[in-house]
Amino acid sequence: RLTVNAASERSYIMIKPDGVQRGLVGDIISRFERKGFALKGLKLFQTPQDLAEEHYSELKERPFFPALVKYIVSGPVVCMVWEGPGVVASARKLIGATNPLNAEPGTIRGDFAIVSGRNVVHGSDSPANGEREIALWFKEGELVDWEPTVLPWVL
Ligand code: 3AN
Repeated sequence: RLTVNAASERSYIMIKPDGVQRGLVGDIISRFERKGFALKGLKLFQTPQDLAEEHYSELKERPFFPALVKYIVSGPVVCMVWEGPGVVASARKLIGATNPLNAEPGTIRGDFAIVSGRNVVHGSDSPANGEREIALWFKEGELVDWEPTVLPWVL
């Protein structure tokens, strides 16, 4: 086996209700797979109100907070944990800017979205927040401890 840089970091990535409704799930998952990150958790999930409020608790004073929570609980989301070196920052590059009009073409938001209130996907903004969000959205036993056998060709 070649040397593997196992320095692992995890990010919580979520396809929001608009991404699910618009049939973008496969395309979005593909982008993280092709990049080489490892999928450690995945589920379709109907978000309860209190979890949406907790997830976005840092934004609760913002004027768009009620609309944001309403949007997140409006339909199923796809919850994911992706792992790999630098995955948090890299995922945010793949996702693109919060305001999709500022997101570069080639990013998820740059390709698929127009407004911040329907920006298709969420990605953790720091490794610490990644761990906080993974603990919030996944229960013990829902994550799978595995390493893709392709890893020596990626890392
Ligand atoms: P990001 O998701 O790019 O990290 P944050 O953390 O600033 O952006 O905002 C969290 C979420 O709040 C965004 N993904 C978006 O759904 C929503 N949001 C942010 N800014 C606005 C805004 N000006 N109007 C409506 N929704 C917003």
